Amino acid sequence: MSENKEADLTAANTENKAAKKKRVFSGVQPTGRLVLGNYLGAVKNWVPMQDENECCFCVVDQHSITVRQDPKELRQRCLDFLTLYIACGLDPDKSLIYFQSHVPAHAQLAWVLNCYTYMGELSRMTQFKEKSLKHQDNINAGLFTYPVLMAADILLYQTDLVPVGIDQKQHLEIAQIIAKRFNGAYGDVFRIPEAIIPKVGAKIMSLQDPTSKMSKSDVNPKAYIAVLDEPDTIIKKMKSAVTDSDGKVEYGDGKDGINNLLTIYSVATGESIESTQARFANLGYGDFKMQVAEAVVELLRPVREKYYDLKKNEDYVKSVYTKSADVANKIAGRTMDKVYKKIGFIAR
Ligand code: AQP
Repeated sequence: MSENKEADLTAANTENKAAKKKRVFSGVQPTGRLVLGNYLGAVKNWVPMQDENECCFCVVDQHSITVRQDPKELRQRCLDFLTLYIACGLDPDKSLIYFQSHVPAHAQLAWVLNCYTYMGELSRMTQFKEKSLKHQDNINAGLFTYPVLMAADILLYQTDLVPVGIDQKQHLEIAQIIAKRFNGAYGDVFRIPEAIIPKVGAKIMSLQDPTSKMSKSDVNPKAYIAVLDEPDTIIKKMKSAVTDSDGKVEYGDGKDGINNLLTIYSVATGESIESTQARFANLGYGDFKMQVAEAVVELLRPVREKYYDLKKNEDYVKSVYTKSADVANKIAGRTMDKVYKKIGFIAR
């Protein structure tokens, strides 16, 4: 990012209202390999937002340690995620692309907001309940207060729009509640963010259990397609996708597997589900799965190619996240100054 762009973005923090540009924030936690669900439900939708808005895209590494991570693997994954963000089409000349842990204000604001969030509210969070069941040996306080850190991520940048999959809707709602509560006590400190959830593809399901969400931390790699999977692997995984015994390529009740594949095809190609369904109505499941697999291979091919190109230029990737974090720190610092002043801390 050029010096001028940096100056533009910093100034824009206070003036983005006047410039009528909206601020966008979103992120993915590096808890596994970036998967088709994350891509279709979130990252792919970030790309077109860059032209009209001021965007902050973060690899939310601090969130990932709510579940135990191997340090060496985590370090590699963080870099891979950031590189993949660029490979997916995020443009360092338009957006800030950085690591959450490089902006200490995320954790600072999270502490403040913890004091404005109730235990009862956090105990109702679906993700906390699900992850507590999955990791019964490690139900840590960070897992419980995850939504508060997420609220801090968003509110820190005076965010207007948060493009996410449907599973994050509840977390967005609590971020709004916390922001309104804080504003109610101290005046207009935070902008109230709005979730942007895609109409189709907001919840891509597991290929092995189509009643559950496709997740990057799934222990069964056949359950997901990783964005960097090779074409052969994508085809194999798609062929082994669980469907039903009814044999009809139709969207409907009790057809979770087929519904999921129709959705994936529709989002991958831009063709509506109705028209996809009509076109494949006479195909057997084997042939239909091949069509879906090929659409996904073509969708992900340019991402994979760009990723391997970028891997050859680690200095460039480093310059992106370093410069972006410098700007993000400035924007975040302004909100933190305001917050500390409002709550009664002495200015340094
Ligand atoms: N299956 C999905 N379909 C559509 N969107 C999805 N997202 C996640 N899974 C799907 C969206 O991807 C973004 C990043 O998610 P996250 O990393 O913050 O955590 P998550 O929602 O818990 O995603 P995972 O893949 O299921 O991670 P793990 O396995 O670590 O729990 C979000 O916008 C999310 O909505």
